[in-house]
Order: sequence, then structure tokens, then C-alpha cells
Amino acid sequence: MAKQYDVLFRLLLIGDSGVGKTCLLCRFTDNEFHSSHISTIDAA
Ligand SMILES: Nc1nc2c(ncn2[C@@H]2O[C@H](COP(=O)(O)OP(=O)(O)OP(=O)(O)O)[C@@H](O)[C@H]2O)c(=O)[nH]1
Ligand SMILES: [Mg+2]
Repeated sequence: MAKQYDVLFRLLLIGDSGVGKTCLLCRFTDNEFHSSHISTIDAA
């Protein structure tokens, strides 16, 4: 089932790969930290 939202924000974070952009969003949205690095967009 699709995740239910009270409020939906769309954020664009730009920066070098592996600096922690996804982790920052995960911390704010779900209060979680993932120690593995899976590139959001694998452009390498
Ligand atoms: N020690 C430490 N590691 C972090 C922190 N933030 C992120 N990391 C680690 O850094 C790695 C990359 O984090 P991501 O959030 O995936 O990086 P990203 O900027 O989204 O990378 P791309 O999606 O490739 O652009 C992961 O292994 C994270 O666990 C932090 O605050 N402290
Ligand atoms: Mg990412």
C-alpha cells in the first residue's frame, strides 16, 4: 500500500556523491540512519 502522508514536500539536494544527502533526508523523514551507501543516481 502506498505510504500515507499528512504533508508532502519535494526537496532537491545537490552535492557530490556520498556526502550524505539521502541520509540527511532519511533522518528528517523517518529518523533512520543507513550505514550502507547505495547511490540515488548511479552516474559514475
Ligand atoms: N559517519 C557518518 N556517515 C554518514 C553520515 N551521513 C552519511 N553517512 C554515510 O555516507 C555514505 C553515503 O551517504 P548517502 O546519504 O547515501 O550519500 P548521498 O549524498 O545520498 O550519495 P549519492 O546518492 O551517491 O549522491 C553512507 O555510507 C552513509 O552511511 C554522517 O553524518 N556520519
Ligand atoms: Mg543519495
